[in-house]
Amino acid sequence: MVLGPLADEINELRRRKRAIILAHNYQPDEVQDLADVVGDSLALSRAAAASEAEIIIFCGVHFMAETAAILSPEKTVLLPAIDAGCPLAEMADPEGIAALRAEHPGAAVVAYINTSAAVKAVSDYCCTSANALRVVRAVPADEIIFLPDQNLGRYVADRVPEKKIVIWPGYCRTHHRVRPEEVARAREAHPDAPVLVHPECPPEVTAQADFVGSTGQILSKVKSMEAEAFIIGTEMGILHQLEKENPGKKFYLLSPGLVCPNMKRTTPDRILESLRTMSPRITVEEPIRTQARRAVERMLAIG
Ligand code: CIZ
Repeated sequence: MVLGPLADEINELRRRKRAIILAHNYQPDEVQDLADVVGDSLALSRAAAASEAEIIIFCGVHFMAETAAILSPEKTVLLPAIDAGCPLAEMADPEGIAALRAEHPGAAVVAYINTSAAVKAVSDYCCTSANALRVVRAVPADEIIFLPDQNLGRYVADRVPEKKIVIWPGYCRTHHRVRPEEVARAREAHPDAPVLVHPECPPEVTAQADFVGSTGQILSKVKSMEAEAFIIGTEMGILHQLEKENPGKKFYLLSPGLVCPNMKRTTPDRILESLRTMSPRITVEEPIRTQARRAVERMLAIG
């Protein structure tokens, strides 16, 4: 997509204000093409922390910009799409965690990165879909309260049977609606294409896949495979990076429902407006920020 003068204006302001534009793998193609870095939420927060830029334009949803602000409080983190929430993140709250802790004394709380800063602040560890198995195995507790995604929780529980996993009943609206019949249908339409899906999909879907992983893991896996065509079971924005990184290969979306409306709220116009007005800014108040950072840093120490 050619953005012409709009892209020129964004580039001029980005250069003059020494800002960096970060875009999640699920963002619209034209937003990904404007970004300095495209990746998953953790890679982007790490890029924000490592960058010399003082202004971060975070193209994603609210909890992602919050994670960048947790790690880099000295920077100005702007979220062009201030209305881009994450219904999954909104399904968990500190009160619910306190109630579960009372029922399961001795259990450790592992919070998926798709949570608010307030929830991270009362959790022991954070994790992403890329390192959830590693984090849960490394936590020094036999019982784990895992939140908020039930499908990722189930995926972890099945692979770490030595621990008792108490699973929070949240779900990602976009991934949770993929149906097992869609896998069968996609395989029939593209018999030679392997099926790669995200662990936020229901267990009946992940059970049929050839590979289950985070967006970053799907991108790496595809590069290592010989196939010419792939069926992809995660949010459609990932197809743009897959196509860019693998010219000549074909990618088919597993289900037409794999579109996150919140991820599509960022537009080049909103990025330009953020650069012009230095808003909307995302900050995390103390002591929540320091408490949330502890869970994120424990995850980073595990890797
Ligand atoms: O960690 C992320 O950014 C999310 C939400 C998904 C993924 O697999 O990248």
